[in-house]
Amino acid sequence: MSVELFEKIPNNVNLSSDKRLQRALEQWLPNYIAWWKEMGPEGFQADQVYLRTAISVEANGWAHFDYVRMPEYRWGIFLEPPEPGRIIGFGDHYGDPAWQEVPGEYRQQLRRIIVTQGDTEPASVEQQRLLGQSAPSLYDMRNLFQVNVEEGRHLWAMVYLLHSYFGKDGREEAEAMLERRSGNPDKPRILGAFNEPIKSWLDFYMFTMFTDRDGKFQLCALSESGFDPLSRTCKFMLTEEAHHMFVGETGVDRVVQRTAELMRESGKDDPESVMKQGGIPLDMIQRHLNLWFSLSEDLFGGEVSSNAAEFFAAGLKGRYKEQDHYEDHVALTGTYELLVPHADGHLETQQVPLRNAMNEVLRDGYVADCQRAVDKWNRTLDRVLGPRAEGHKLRLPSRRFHRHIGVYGMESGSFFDPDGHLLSSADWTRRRDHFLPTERDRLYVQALMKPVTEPGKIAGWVAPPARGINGQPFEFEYVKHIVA
Ligand code: BYC
Ligand code: FE
Ligand code: FE
Repeated sequence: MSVELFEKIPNNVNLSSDKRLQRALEQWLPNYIAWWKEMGPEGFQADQVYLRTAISVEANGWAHFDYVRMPEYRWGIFLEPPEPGRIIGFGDHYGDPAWQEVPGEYRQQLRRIIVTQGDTEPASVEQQRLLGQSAPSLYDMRNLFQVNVEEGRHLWAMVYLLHSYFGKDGREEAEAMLERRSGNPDKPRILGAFNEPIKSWLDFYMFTMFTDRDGKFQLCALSESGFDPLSRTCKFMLTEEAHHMFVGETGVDRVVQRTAELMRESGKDDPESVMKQGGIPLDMIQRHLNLWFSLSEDLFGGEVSSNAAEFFAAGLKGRYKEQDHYEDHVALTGTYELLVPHADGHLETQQVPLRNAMNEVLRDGYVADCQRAVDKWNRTLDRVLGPRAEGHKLRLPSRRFHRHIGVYGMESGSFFDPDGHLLSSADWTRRRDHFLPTERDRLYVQALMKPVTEPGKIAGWVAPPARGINGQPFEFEYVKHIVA
C-alpha cells in the first residue's frame, strides 16, 4: 500500500483515486480544525510540541518524532494492509469471505458501532482540554498532547469509514461528531464515562489507565470484525493506543511511588502526614481508582445484551483475541454463569446463553488486565516500603460496585460495596464517601495541581518517569511554550 504523505490528508488508502471521497473529507477538514481549536488543549495551540506522527503502518518506522504546533499536526488515515483471502472469523457467517463493502442487512448496526466508537475520541479530548495548564512536568504535558492528537486521529479513522461506506447519512454522522460536547446536557457524548469531568492529573492517569483500556478491548473486538475496513483501521489504532495505556499505568505507578517515598521518609503512614508533605494519600488514590474503574466497566454495556448477541451473530464484533483464545467461533451452544441480584438481596446464578453474554466475556478480559496493573502498583509499594506496605495495598473493586449499566446498576436499586456485598440504599449513602472521591479529596488534589514548566523539574506529588520519550532524557524540552 503506498503512502500519500504530502496530500492535504496524509493516507495509505489511495484517497487521490476517489475524488468525491477526497473532496468530502477535505470539506470536513476545516470543520475538524475549527473544533480542535475550540475544544482541543486550551492555551497551547501556538506551542511547539515534541510529538510522534503516524507516517506509515510498518511495524518499524511508522512513527516520526518532531516539534509541531498542534493545529498543524498531520492527522492522517492509516489502515493495516489487507490480508489476502481473509475470512469472517466468527458468528453466523463464519468462514465466508470478509466484507469489503457494508452488508445491507447490517448497515444500521455497523453505523451505530462506528459512530459510538468515533464519538468517544473527540469526547476524551474535550474532557482533557484544561489539563495542560496544570501539568506536573513538560514530559507529562507532552504525553497529554500526544494522547489528544492521536484521539483526534482516531476520530479521523471512524470518519473515513463513515464517509467512504455510508453515503449521505455517514457524512451527517461525521458532522454530528463535531457538534456533540462532553458533559453538555443538551448535546452530550454518547457513552456515560465520556461525559464525566477529568479535573485533575490523578483523574487523567486513571482515565488513560482504565478508560483507554476499554478502548483497547473494544478495538480488539472490532479488529475481529467481518467488515474488513473496520478491522484494518482498528488494528492500526491499537498501535497508538498502547502509549495511552502506558501513560495511565505508569502515571498511577509514579503517584503511588511518590506517596510511598513520602511515607518512608517521614516514617508515618497516616493520610494526614502524607498530605502535610504535599503527597496524595493512598486512600485517596484508592477512591479515584474505584471511581474510574467502575465508570469504565460500564462502557462494556449490560451483562446480558441482545445487542451484543446480534453484533456477534452478524460477524460485526468478536471476542478479545477471537482466533487465538477460542475454538468454537459460532458460540451457539454454551452458557455463561452470571451472578444476578434478586429482589430479596441475595445473588443467584443465572445461565446466560453465550452470545448474549459477550459484553461480560469481554469485560472478563478487561478486569484481568486491570488486576495485573494493580498488582504491579502493589509491587511498587513493596519495593519502597518493604514490610510496611502490608495494610496499604491497592485493590480493584468488585465489578458489582458503583455500576450504572446492567444487572448491578444502581438505577435498579442494588447497591454494592467494593467487596461486592449488597448494601441498603441508606448504607450506600452513608458509606459512599469511603468508596468514592469526596468533595474534600477533589479540593485537595485540585490544590496540588500547580503547573511545573521548567525542563527537568517535576511537581512534588508524583515521581519522575524511569525514562523520557523516544530516547530523549527527562530534562528534554518536550514543549516549547510560546508566550503570546
Ligand atoms: N453509557 O445492550 P446494552 C475508546 C446503552 S473507548 C451510555 O447492554 P450494548 C476511548 C446502549 O447503547 C471504546 N449508554 O449495550 C477510550 C443500549 O442503548 P439502546 C469505545 C450505554 O449495545 C478513551 C442500552 O444501553 N468503543 O475508544 O451491548 C479515550 C442497552 O445496552 C452504555 C465502543 O464502545 C454506557 N456506558 O453495548 C478515547 C465500541 N452502555 O440500544 C477513546 C462500540 C450501554 O437501548 N460500541 N448503553 O438504545 C459498542 O460495541 C456498544 O455500543 C457498547 C454497549 C459496548 C458500548
Ligand atoms: Fe482512541
Ligand atoms: Fe486512547
